[in-house]
Amino acid sequence: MKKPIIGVLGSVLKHMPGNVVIPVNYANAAYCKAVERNGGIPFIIPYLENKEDVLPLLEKCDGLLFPGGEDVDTHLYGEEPHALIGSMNRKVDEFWIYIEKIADERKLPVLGICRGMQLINVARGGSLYQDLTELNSKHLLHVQKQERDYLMHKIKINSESLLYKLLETNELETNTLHHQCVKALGNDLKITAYSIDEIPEAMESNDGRIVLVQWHPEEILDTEPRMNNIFKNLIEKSSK
Ligand SMILES: [Mn+2]
Repeated sequence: MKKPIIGVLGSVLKHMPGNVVIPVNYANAAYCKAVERNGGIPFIIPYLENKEDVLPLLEKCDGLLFPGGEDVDTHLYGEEPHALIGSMNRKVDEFWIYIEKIADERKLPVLGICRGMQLINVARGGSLYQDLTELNSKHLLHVQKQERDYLMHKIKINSESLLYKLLETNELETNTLHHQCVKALGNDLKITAYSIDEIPEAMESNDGRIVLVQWHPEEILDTEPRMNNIFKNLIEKSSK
Protein backbone atom coordinates (compact mmCIF):
# COMPACT_ATOMS: atom_id res chain seq x y z
CA MET A 1 0.00 0.00 0.00
CA LYS A 2 1.21 3.48 -0.86
CA LYS A 3 1.93 5.49 2.27
CA PRO A 4 -0.26 8.61 2.57
CA ILE A 5 1.36 12.05 2.74
CA ILE A 6 0.30 14.02 5.82
CA GLY A 7 0.71 17.78 5.55
CA VAL A 8 1.94 19.13 8.91
CA LEU A 9 1.16 22.85 9.20
CA GLY A 10 4.22 24.89 10.11
CA SER A 11 4.47 27.81 12.52
CA VAL A 12 6.85 30.76 12.52
CA LEU A 13 9.20 30.88 15.50
CA LYS A 14 11.42 33.74 16.54
CA HIS A 15 14.61 31.81 17.11
CA MET A 16 17.23 33.66 19.18
CA PRO A 17 20.74 32.24 18.89
CA GLY A 18 22.78 34.88 20.75
CA ASN A 19 21.35 38.39 20.38
CA VAL A 20 19.84 38.18 16.89
CA VAL A 21 16.24 37.22 16.18
CA ILE A 22 15.90 34.79 13.30
CA PRO A 23 12.35 33.83 12.26
CA VAL A 24 12.21 30.13 11.33
CA ASN A 25 9.51 27.98 9.74
CA TYR A 26 9.10 24.91 11.90
CA ALA A 27 7.06 22.00 13.21
CA ASN A 28 8.12 20.05 16.29
CA ALA A 29 9.89 16.84 15.34
CA ALA A 30 7.52 14.84 17.57
CA TYR A 31 4.58 15.41 15.14
CA CYS A 32 6.60 14.15 12.18
CA LYS A 33 7.86 11.16 14.15
CA ALA A 34 4.30 10.25 15.23
CA VAL A 35 3.08 10.36 11.60
CA GLU A 36 6.03 8.33 10.34
CA ARG A 37 5.82 5.71 13.10
CA ASN A 38 2.19 5.10 12.29
CA GLY A 39 2.53 4.62 8.55
CA GLY A 40 2.40 8.09 6.99
CA ILE A 41 4.93 10.43 5.39
CA PRO A 42 5.02 13.86 7.07
CA PHE A 43 5.36 16.95 4.87
CA ILE A 44 5.83 20.31 6.63
CA ILE A 45 3.85 23.15 4.99
CA PRO A 46 5.50 26.55 5.67
CA TYR A 47 3.53 29.76 6.25
CA LEU A 48 3.14 31.48 2.85
CA GLU A 49 2.36 35.18 2.30
CA ASN A 50 0.36 34.37 -0.85
CA LYS A 51 -2.03 31.87 0.60
CA GLU A 52 -3.15 30.50 -2.79
CA ASP A 53 0.42 29.23 -3.30
CA VAL A 54 -0.40 26.47 -0.83
CA LEU A 55 -2.88 24.88 -3.26
CA PRO A 56 -0.30 22.88 -5.26
CA LEU A 57 1.22 21.71 -1.94
CA LEU A 58 -2.20 20.57 -0.69
CA GLU A 59 -2.62 18.57 -3.93
CA LYS A 60 0.18 16.36 -2.60
CA CYS A 61 -1.46 15.82 0.79
CA ASP A 62 -3.83 12.95 1.65
CA GLY A 63 -4.49 14.25 5.17
CA LEU A 64 -3.53 17.17 7.42
CA LEU A 65 -2.16 17.63 10.92
CA PHE A 66 -2.75 21.00 12.64
CA PRO A 67 -0.19 21.11 15.50
CA GLY A 68 0.22 23.11 18.70
CA GLY A 69 1.70 26.61 18.94
CA GLU A 70 0.72 30.17 19.78
CA ASP A 71 -2.69 31.42 20.95
CA VAL A 72 -5.28 32.09 18.23
CA ASP A 73 -5.75 35.84 17.63
CA THR A 74 -8.81 36.79 19.71
CA HIS A 75 -10.16 39.11 16.97
CA LEU A 76 -10.78 36.04 14.83
CA TYR A 77 -13.55 35.10 17.28
CA GLY A 78 -14.70 38.67 17.90
CA GLU A 79 -12.99 39.41 21.24
CA GLU A 80 -10.43 41.94 22.43
CA PRO A 81 -7.36 40.32 24.06
CA HIS A 82 -7.59 39.80 27.84
CA ALA A 83 -4.69 40.31 30.25
CA LEU A 84 -3.75 36.61 30.27
CA ILE A 85 -3.56 36.05 26.51
CA GLY A 86 -0.31 34.57 25.16
CA SER A 87 1.58 35.54 22.01
CA MET A 88 -0.45 35.53 18.76
CA ASN A 89 0.20 35.72 15.01
CA ARG A 90 -2.90 36.64 13.02
CA LYS A 91 -1.29 36.06 9.61
CA VAL A 92 -0.39 32.47 10.46
CA ASP A 93 -3.88 31.94 11.92
CA GLU A 94 -5.52 33.24 8.74
CA PHE A 95 -3.28 31.00 6.63
CA TRP A 96 -4.24 27.94 8.68
CA ILE A 97 -7.94 28.90 8.53
CA TYR A 98 -7.67 29.14 4.74
CA ILE A 99 -6.20 25.60 4.66
CA GLU A 100 -8.97 24.34 6.95
CA LYS A 101 -11.58 25.61 4.44
CA ILE A 102 -9.82 23.79 1.59
CA ALA A 103 -9.64 20.61 3.70
CA ASP A 104 -13.39 20.93 4.25
CA GLU A 105 -14.11 21.32 0.53
CA ARG A 106 -11.90 18.37 -0.36
CA LYS A 107 -13.02 16.25 2.62
CA LEU A 108 -9.40 15.73 3.69
CA PRO A 109 -8.96 13.89 7.01
CA VAL A 110 -7.74 16.27 9.72
CA LEU A 111 -6.12 15.81 13.12
CA GLY A 112 -5.86 18.93 15.30
CA ILE A 113 -3.67 19.02 18.40
CA CYS A 114 -3.77 21.72 21.15
CA ARG A 115 -3.64 25.05 19.24
CA GLY A 116 -4.72 22.97 16.20
CA MET A 117 -7.95 21.98 17.99
CA GLN A 118 -8.59 25.57 19.10
CA LEU A 119 -7.86 27.07 15.69
CA ILE A 120 -10.13 24.58 13.86
CA ASN A 121 -12.92 25.37 16.33
CA VAL A 122 -12.49 29.09 15.54
CA ALA A 123 -12.22 28.41 11.78
CA ARG A 124 -15.62 26.71 12.01
CA GLY A 125 -17.24 29.68 13.77
CA GLY A 126 -16.59 28.74 17.40
CA SER A 127 -14.78 30.68 20.15
CA LEU A 128 -12.31 30.14 23.00
CA TYR A 129 -11.90 30.93 26.66
CA GLN A 130 -8.81 33.15 26.47
CA ASP A 131 -7.56 31.68 29.74
CA LEU A 132 -8.93 28.74 31.74
CA THR A 133 -9.63 31.02 34.73
CA GLU A 134 -12.46 32.53 32.65
CA LEU A 135 -14.29 29.19 32.66
CA ASN A 136 -13.34 27.83 36.06
CA SER A 137 -11.37 29.80 38.62
CA LYS A 138 -10.48 26.56 40.50
CA HIS A 139 -9.27 24.61 37.48
CA LEU A 140 -6.50 22.01 37.64
CA LEU A 141 -3.01 22.76 36.43
CA HIS A 142 -3.17 22.43 32.61
CA VAL A 143 0.30 23.80 31.86
CA GLN A 144 2.51 21.09 33.28
CA LYS A 145 5.97 21.88 34.57
CA GLN A 146 7.31 18.35 34.01
CA GLU A 147 8.70 16.91 30.78
CA ARG A 148 6.26 16.84 27.88
CA ASP A 149 5.74 13.06 28.14
CA TYR A 150 4.56 13.19 31.78
CA LEU A 151 0.98 11.95 32.32
CA MET A 152 -0.59 14.77 34.29
CA HIS A 153 -4.39 14.64 34.49
CA LYS A 154 -7.28 12.29 33.78
CA ILE A 155 -9.80 12.74 31.03
CA LYS A 156 -13.26 11.16 30.68
CA ILE A 157 -14.21 10.05 27.18
CA ASN A 158 -17.76 9.82 25.80
CA SER A 159 -18.50 6.20 24.77
CA GLU A 160 -20.42 7.36 21.69
CA SER A 161 -17.30 8.89 20.13
CA LEU A 162 -14.72 7.79 17.58
CA LEU A 163 -12.10 8.74 20.20
CA TYR A 164 -13.53 6.04 22.50
CA LYS A 165 -13.20 3.47 19.70
CA LEU A 166 -9.58 4.51 19.14
CA LEU A 167 -8.49 4.56 22.79
CA GLU A 168 -10.83 1.76 23.96
CA THR A 169 -11.50 3.35 27.35
CA ASN A 170 -13.69 5.92 29.09
CA GLU A 171 -10.88 7.23 31.23
CA LEU A 172 -7.16 7.73 30.80
CA GLU A 173 -4.32 10.04 31.72
CA THR A 174 -2.82 12.61 29.37
CA ASN A 175 -0.18 15.29 29.38
CA THR A 176 -1.46 18.89 29.36
CA LEU A 177 0.16 22.02 27.89
CA HIS A 178 -2.64 24.55 27.35
CA HIS A 179 -3.99 27.63 29.14
CA GLN A 180 -7.05 28.05 26.89
CA CYS A 181 -9.99 25.88 25.85
CA VAL A 182 -13.02 25.74 23.59
CA LYS A 183 -16.02 27.98 24.48
CA ALA A 184 -18.71 28.10 21.75
CA LEU A 185 -18.61 25.04 19.48
CA GLY A 186 -17.70 25.39 15.81
CA ASN A 187 -19.90 23.96 13.04
CA ASP A 188 -20.42 20.21 13.04
CA LEU A 189 -18.13 19.66 16.06
CA LYS A 190 -18.99 17.88 19.31
CA ILE A 191 -17.00 17.58 22.54
CA THR A 192 -15.88 13.99 23.14
CA ALA A 193 -13.77 14.28 26.32
CA TYR A 194 -13.46 16.49 29.41
CA SER A 195 -10.97 16.69 32.24
CA ILE A 196 -12.53 16.27 35.71
CA ASP A 197 -12.62 20.07 36.13
CA GLU A 198 -14.94 20.23 33.07
CA ILE A 199 -12.39 21.59 30.60
CA PRO A 200 -13.09 20.31 27.05
CA GLU A 201 -10.18 18.01 26.11
CA ALA A 202 -11.28 16.54 22.74
CA MET A 203 -13.73 17.09 19.89
CA GLU A 204 -14.63 15.51 16.58
CA SER A 205 -16.88 16.08 13.58
CA ASN A 206 -20.04 14.00 13.38
CA ASP A 207 -18.62 11.99 10.46
CA GLY A 208 -15.25 11.40 12.22
CA ARG A 209 -13.27 13.13 9.45
CA ILE A 210 -11.95 15.70 11.95
CA VAL A 211 -10.45 14.55 15.27
CA LEU A 212 -9.25 17.19 17.73
CA VAL A 213 -7.39 16.73 21.02
CA GLN A 214 -6.31 19.35 23.54
CA TRP A 215 -3.37 17.35 24.92
CA HIS A 216 -0.20 16.28 23.04
CA PRO A 217 -0.50 12.61 21.98
CA GLU A 218 2.68 12.92 19.86
CA GLU A 219 4.71 13.36 23.07
CA ILE A 220 3.32 10.29 24.88
CA LEU A 221 3.54 7.55 22.25
CA ASP A 222 5.73 5.55 24.66
CA THR A 223 4.23 6.49 28.05
CA GLU A 224 0.66 5.87 26.75
CA PRO A 225 1.02 3.71 23.59
CA ARG A 226 -2.73 3.85 22.83
CA MET A 227 -2.04 7.40 21.59
CA ASN A 228 -0.54 5.84 18.45
CA ASN A 229 -4.12 4.87 17.48
CA ILE A 230 -5.02 8.56 17.01
CA PHE A 231 -2.31 8.88 14.35
CA LYS A 232 -3.10 5.44 12.84
CA ASN A 233 -6.70 6.57 12.38
CA LEU A 234 -5.61 9.75 10.54
CA ILE A 235 -3.34 7.68 8.31
CA GLU A 236 -5.99 5.01 7.60
CA LYS A 237 -8.55 7.66 6.65
CA SER A 238 -5.90 9.36 4.47
CA SER A 239 -5.18 6.10 2.63
CA LYS A 240 -8.68 5.95 1.10
MN1 LIG B 1 -5.67 19.66 30.02
